[in-house]
Amino acid sequence: MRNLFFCLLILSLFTIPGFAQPKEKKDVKYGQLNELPRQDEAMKKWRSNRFGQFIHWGLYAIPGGVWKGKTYNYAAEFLKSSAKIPTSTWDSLRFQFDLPKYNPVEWAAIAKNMGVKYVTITTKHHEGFCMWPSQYTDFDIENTPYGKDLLREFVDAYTAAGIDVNFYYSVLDWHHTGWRYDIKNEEDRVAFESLKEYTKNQLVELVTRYPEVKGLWFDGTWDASWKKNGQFSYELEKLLKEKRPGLIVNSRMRADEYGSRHFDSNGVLMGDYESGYERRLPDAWDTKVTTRDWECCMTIPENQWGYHKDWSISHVKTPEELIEMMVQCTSQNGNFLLNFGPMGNGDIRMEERNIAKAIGQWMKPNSEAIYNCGYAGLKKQDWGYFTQSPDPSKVNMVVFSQPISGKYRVTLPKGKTIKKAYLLSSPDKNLKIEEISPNDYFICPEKSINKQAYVIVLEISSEDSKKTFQKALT
Ligand code: FHN
Repeated sequence: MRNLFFCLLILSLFTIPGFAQPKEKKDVKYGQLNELPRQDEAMKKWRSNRFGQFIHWGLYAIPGGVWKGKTYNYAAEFLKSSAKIPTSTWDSLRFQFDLPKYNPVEWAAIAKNMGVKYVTITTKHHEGFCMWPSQYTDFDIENTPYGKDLLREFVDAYTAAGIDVNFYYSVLDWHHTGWRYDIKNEEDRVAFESLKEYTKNQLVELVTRYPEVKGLWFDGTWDASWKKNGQFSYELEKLLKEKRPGLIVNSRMRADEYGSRHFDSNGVLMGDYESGYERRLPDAWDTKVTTRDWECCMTIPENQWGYHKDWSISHVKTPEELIEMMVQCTSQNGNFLLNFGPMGNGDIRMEERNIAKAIGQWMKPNSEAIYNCGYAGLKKQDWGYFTQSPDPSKVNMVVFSQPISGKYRVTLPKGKTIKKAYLLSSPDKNLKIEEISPNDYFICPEKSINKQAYVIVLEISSEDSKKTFQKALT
């Protein structure tokens, strides 16, 4: 009787929707385009870059979050919507876009000194204004007092500085008459077809006109209209990769034919890397993310991407906070994309210049623990983060919290031993290593008071020392 009761209970659990039932695998035709993780040179380079600069720049930089004397605290690039500004009024901001202070060579120098290896710039944000002279619209840089191809100057300057350039492109478009949030009738369908055509033409134009571009960063793809066009986004990804071999595309671009975004209906990642981490990081102990490529994009104030005149309205992250986020990303095989919002006159605000400088000062002596580094396969400890160096026998400890005891716990997997530990800043001086039990150690630096995060390098010997994160990603 009791057995029968349990059998019935188990059976009933399986019939409750969503409870313990094996999920039915869907037949997905327009899901992942190419096998992941990609192992071609372009993707390896993307992965090794680790730290990038995001740039949100458009007409929204002119009002900077203030309209008719009123400050709107919501994201400055959304001012048109927050202040309910009619499209024609907003669009006429282009007649003020004269950029007397725009100096892309200086921008690139600031970025290089900060230590970024790639940049992603908005070519068109939700407002629809195009930062390049597009043959498909007049709502572009050509029709402003500035008049020149701002994007070409940008690409040239950053490329000359050795920084890979990517383009952000918003599919959501408040200017284009074909944009729809949803497709509910034939009129919507026809209208949205024109938006799709426009999107395709512009993207082909971008990758052709600027062949240096390494990747496309899609945004504004969360609405039902785009989600109902999974086949289109699949074919678009294919077309763009044919036009520009090696092109890297973020997961936001994609929906499958059932409307699943980022990951298809069977949980398979689409695009080339996951781009869902916006203004948030994965849990620092999460090892699932380490099996795929991903990127976190981050603002300096709480939620401002475009230039906002008043940063006092929210917490402004310190260089130390931002450095820690970047290190955390590296430790979990992710990239960190830090946003800047240049001003309407083309200048870069002083707060951002200072932050860039401070991060750069940290990067100079410590970047060995960032570039080309990744998940070390070790359990995170309270003092900070491990990053795996490209040299399989070296692991970095990036210390953010110094234990009162001055001793740093390190637990290695079986079969691995620490040969040597030293500060990245003084490789010739070995640190004391105390073995607590096999594979369990304390690293004891003499001087434990440091004002900034710093790096201890561990040299590890093991039979399987070739097992680096890159291997784990194959
Ligand atoms: O609405 C945009 C926002 O302005 C910004 O561009 C960010 C960057 O990831 N993306 C959207 C919000 O997800």
